[in-house]
Amino acid sequence: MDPIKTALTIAGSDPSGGAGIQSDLKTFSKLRVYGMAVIAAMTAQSTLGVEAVAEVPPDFVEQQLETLLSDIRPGATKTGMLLTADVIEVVAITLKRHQIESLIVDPVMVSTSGAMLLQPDAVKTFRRVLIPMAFVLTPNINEASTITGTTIQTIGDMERSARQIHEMGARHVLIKGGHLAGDDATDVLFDGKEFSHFQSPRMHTKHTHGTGCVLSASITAYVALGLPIQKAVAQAKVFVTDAIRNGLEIGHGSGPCDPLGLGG
Ligand code: PXL
Repeated sequence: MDPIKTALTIAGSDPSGGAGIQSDLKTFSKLRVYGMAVIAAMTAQSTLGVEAVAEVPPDFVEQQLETLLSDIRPGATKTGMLLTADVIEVVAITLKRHQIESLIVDPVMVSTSGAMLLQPDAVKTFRRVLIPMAFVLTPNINEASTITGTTIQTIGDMERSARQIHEMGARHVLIKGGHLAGDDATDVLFDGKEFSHFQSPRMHTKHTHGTGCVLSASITAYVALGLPIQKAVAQAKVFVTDAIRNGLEIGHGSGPCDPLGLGG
């Protein structure tokens, strides 16, 4: 038997199970990658939205990560909701101390319901500290806009922004076009030389909670499984499209997309 592949998520807790740590672990498991998780922030939320967020003490985020990495070296690692500048700093320092590469950074900033998942004063730290460490950075249009300070309305704007973020130090930049108008959802990947476009038909469903998390977690799993980045992104796009198609009508608000396909 092949050796077990492993992946680590450093992210926020979503008790409703649709996004964050809970969703990342489902995605890793579905793709037969052994999942590990460091809880970097907490939320109180349901399908109706995020009611509150709470910090995990930065020292304790560091201790979770240090204890784990002293024992196990993940095949790939992702970051999600980190909430504060102090948490970003300790995560970066600890990952560097352990020379962790293959880092997929999902720049989670605001929930669909409008809650701040990254404090506004942490954006600068995020740009300075985490972007240069990213093997892949996966912003949506709004996040790419915040990172670059520009407006993004077209595929051309997405390409220009991807180039700009690459210049900030991310090795690969995948800008997700799901929030742009149009019949297709087009994502743009820039590797420093070339652009690749990944298209999927737009699906009309409100059960899309966790889509960004499933995309970045599936890229992480495919990288852990040894796929080159182009293939990892292409397969992750298919994986997240299936998860959206399998969206679940759970709760009284926007249900989750489902990486496990539990609905049959
Ligand atoms: O989908 C972004 C996201 C990431 N992480 C956590 C979240 C959310 C959205 O609500 O709660 C913990």
